[in-house]
Amino acid sequence: MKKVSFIPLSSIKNQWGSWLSAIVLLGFMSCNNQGTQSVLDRTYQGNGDNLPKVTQQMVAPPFLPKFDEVDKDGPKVVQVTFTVEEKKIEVAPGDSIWAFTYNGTVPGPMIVVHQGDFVELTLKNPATNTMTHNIDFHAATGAMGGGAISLVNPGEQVTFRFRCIRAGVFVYHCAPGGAMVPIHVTSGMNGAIMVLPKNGLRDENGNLVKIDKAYYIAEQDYYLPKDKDGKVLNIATPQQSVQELAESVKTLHPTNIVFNGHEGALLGKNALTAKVGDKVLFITSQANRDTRIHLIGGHADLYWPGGKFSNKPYTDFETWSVPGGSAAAVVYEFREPGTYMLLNHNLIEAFDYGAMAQVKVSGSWDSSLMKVVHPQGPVQ
Ligand SMILES: [Cu+2]
Repeated sequence: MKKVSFIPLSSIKNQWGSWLSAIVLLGFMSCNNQGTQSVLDRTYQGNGDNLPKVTQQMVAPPFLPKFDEVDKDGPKVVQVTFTVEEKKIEVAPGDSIWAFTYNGTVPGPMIVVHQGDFVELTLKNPATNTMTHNIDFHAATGAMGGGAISLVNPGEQVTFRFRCIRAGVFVYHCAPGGAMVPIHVTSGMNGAIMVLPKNGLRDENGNLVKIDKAYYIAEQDYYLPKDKDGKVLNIATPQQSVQELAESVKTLHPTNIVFNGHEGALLGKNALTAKVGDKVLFITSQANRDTRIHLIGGHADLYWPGGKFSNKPYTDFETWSVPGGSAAAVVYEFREPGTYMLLNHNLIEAFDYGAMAQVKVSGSWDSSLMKVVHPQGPVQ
């Protein structure tokens, strides 16, 4: 990664000379970008009206829609439909929340496009719902990421289009205003979009990384309202849920921290799978709260902090950060078979609150990486 020497903010504020240095430094940083893409793709200048349109079929996480890693056909309009579902889901055995969801899942489905494409989103809020919802795409530019133009009451729908000028993975979430913003986000209403560089993902040397599999894992913090005895309330309606959550979220103490919506969503029979030799892209997001993800017995061969592919990836990370409101991208090639744990390495949040997943990897053992010399036996 490039080295940048810091200029104290006070001296920048006080001296025009330092302002000049700052400008020169910024110029240096942009010229010295070691990434493999231009940062902003403004090659195409139109509003997308005359571009080809394709419909992307959404799939439930941890899976991603089918995509070409390297863009084949230039800028296009990728049409996506999200239908809001307010539904009661079990977060942990016996404990439920009125989840607010895009297409019925926590997190919502991942959208995959290439840099320069447009996303044309139709957001439907069926009349059977009770709340006003919208969507703020961190990948979009202006109008609160689309939040300002996408508010829909029950019985309404809206369609808007935004251009993906930056490559990377970005969170999207509901942001209906005021105190409703954290309540909707912590009721599950968030997901991510992946904007791939046109020429695919590049390793630290600029070479194409061929991805064999991709998974999307979102950590979700819940603040389930409890009665005075500490028992999670069984709430009858979404309206009552938001009233109770208005107080419980202020504790800042999640009652549950889980991957993909509920405890065990990616464990046991729901575990992710891979084969030895697979290069797996893990997209990990958190829409509200900082986390740190670790693959026990593995690493991040490549890690894009903040998930932004125009930067050169870091290598060899043991644990990677995901600041609240962002997504990180990691590629790992599995080299040994077995059941791996992918978890929040605040181990209390993993083992006691639920933030963990499994990856079952098939293949044959490579004793050049690890072998048992003497198995367990009596002390001699
Ligand atoms: Cu909402």
